[in-house]
Amino acid sequence: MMSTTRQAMLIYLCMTAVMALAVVSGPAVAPVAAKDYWNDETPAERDARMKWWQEARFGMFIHWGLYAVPAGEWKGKTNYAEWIRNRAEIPLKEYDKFVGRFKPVRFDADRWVRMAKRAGMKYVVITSKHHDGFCMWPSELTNYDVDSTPLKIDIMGQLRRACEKEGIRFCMYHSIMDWHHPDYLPRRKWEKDRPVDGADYGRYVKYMKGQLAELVKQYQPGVLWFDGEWEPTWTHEQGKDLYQFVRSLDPNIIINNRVDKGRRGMEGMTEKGEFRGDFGTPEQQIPATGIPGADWETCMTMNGHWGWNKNDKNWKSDKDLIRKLVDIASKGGNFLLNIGPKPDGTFPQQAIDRLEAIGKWMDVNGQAIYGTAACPTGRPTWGRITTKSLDNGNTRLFLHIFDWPADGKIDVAVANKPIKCTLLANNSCAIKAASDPNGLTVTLTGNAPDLICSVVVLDVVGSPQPLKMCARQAKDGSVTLKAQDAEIHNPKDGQAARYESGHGKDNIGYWMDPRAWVEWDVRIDKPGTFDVVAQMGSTTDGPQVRVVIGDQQLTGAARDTGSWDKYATVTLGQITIVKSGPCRLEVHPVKESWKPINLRSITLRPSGSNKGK
Ligand code: FHN
Repeated sequence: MMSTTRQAMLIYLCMTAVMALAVVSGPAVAPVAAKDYWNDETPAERDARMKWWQEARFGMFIHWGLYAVPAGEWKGKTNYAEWIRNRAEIPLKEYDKFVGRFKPVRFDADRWVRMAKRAGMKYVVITSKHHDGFCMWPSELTNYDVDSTPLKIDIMGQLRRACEKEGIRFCMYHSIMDWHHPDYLPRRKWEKDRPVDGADYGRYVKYMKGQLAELVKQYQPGVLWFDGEWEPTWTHEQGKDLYQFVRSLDPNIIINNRVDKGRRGMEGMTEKGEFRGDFGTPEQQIPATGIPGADWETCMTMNGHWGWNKNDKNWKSDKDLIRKLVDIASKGGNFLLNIGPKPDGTFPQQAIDRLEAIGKWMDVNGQAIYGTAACPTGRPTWGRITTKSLDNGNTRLFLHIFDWPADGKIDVAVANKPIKCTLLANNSCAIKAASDPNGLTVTLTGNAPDLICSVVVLDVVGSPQPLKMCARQAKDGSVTLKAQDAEIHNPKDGQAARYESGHGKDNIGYWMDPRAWVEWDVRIDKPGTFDVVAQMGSTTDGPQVRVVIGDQQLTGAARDTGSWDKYATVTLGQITIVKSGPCRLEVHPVKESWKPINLRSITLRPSGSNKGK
């Protein structure tokens, strides 16, 4: 009985032969043109193919391979992970000793998948081959695979079956860059012991396609998550060809944008043009706003490394991870949260604990994440909003409240008429929604059912009619305008200023161009004189900003804090607002003095109040 691998190889070879024949046979027998899976797919066909992935919203990334064995350490340095062979410049012969040491005696695919499911994750993306070239399945095309390890476990096969058992979609990561295969170019700069004579990149591509045929045929992944596409040997032409090749192996498979060359760095979205890929891949960051009409997925580590690093204690909190999931869903994206398993096949306990905590929250609030869409109103100051269209043409808004308001009121910037309003946690109706010129005000009573994120279900008539988001004064009359809520205006050319988040960042950064400026919509119910206080990070004294609100304006300077990521609270001056109602606050660089700064927030604080002194 021919193995499935051999079947896959046969398929690949036959396809290659047919394509070759089609070329040499000329017009005599015009081959049936293969469907162009990128250009010939109709919007309806694409929607059908992407539907499960768009509704899933939440998946588990797993980075596991030989690099787990050294656990991030090499010759006394401890900050490595899956890049260890390259960053620690480990010669191949040395690194390949890990093959004999890869003994995941406690690997339990069912347990892994149950933990993913427990967390509310709907799909798993695991590294079939990372940049080191080691194959986590028994490949017919190389011995550099699990069959050469002591336990010979078909990691991909076991995980695939476990996913099927639990109703979780099995997906795979696959690196185009390969530091092991003799035909892959370029070599690592420091590798003097691996001559390039005879290396044939085209032959490497055939090898990679042969392995992809194995993977798709044997494991039917829902997504092929390509990576390592950035080196110059990989071209746009090859990207288009690989997208077509993989889709021809399985027309329903979903492929990320790292198959081709159109990805805009870690920001992750795809450049305009013919670049292939079904979704964008922001890495370690979340787009500042929703990206209308785009499918995207933020991938993120739980601590500071993708692969296992036993010294990395920089674990994100449950609160941070749950709020990131909400933030991403509220912008219409998916969250691919990473685990780096240990060499024995277990998950780090810190990861297990976080999966459990997220799962508890998802038990109560999952319906506010799965199958939701971005809210067109943007980001309220009190939390986030996800939406679902109801069969009767109305809309269900899920109000994810991070900061339970002291005065019990939250604004929802929609002109829609409210129908009903309940707390998801206990279906209590101890809340009401009322319309006013600035949208809907929801009045909450009692305490927050969940201190991380409490969800209110607000049904409204019709489809969302967004209004401008307005920051409101707190009880003490102050109002803080956060970087994440700023509307950023950039010049058509030049470096764009942008919102940065993740790894302690929560600021407007890359503000190189003094023509860029930011603004917020503010609603002042209690006019008066306010201190204008800014949180700014700067590497020099002196960059000036001009703050404009209505017909008032003032100028103030940033102080040298030693780093853009170190912030000082600077009182820029005082502004008097005489009229109540909505207004806009703008912050413009003063061109003559400008040097890039980071801006975290602007606060209007009633003058004479001692808050925040
Ligand atoms: O180099 C890889 C890295 O090891 C990791 O796999 C991430 C995950 O998206 N991708 C590349 C860095 O962008």
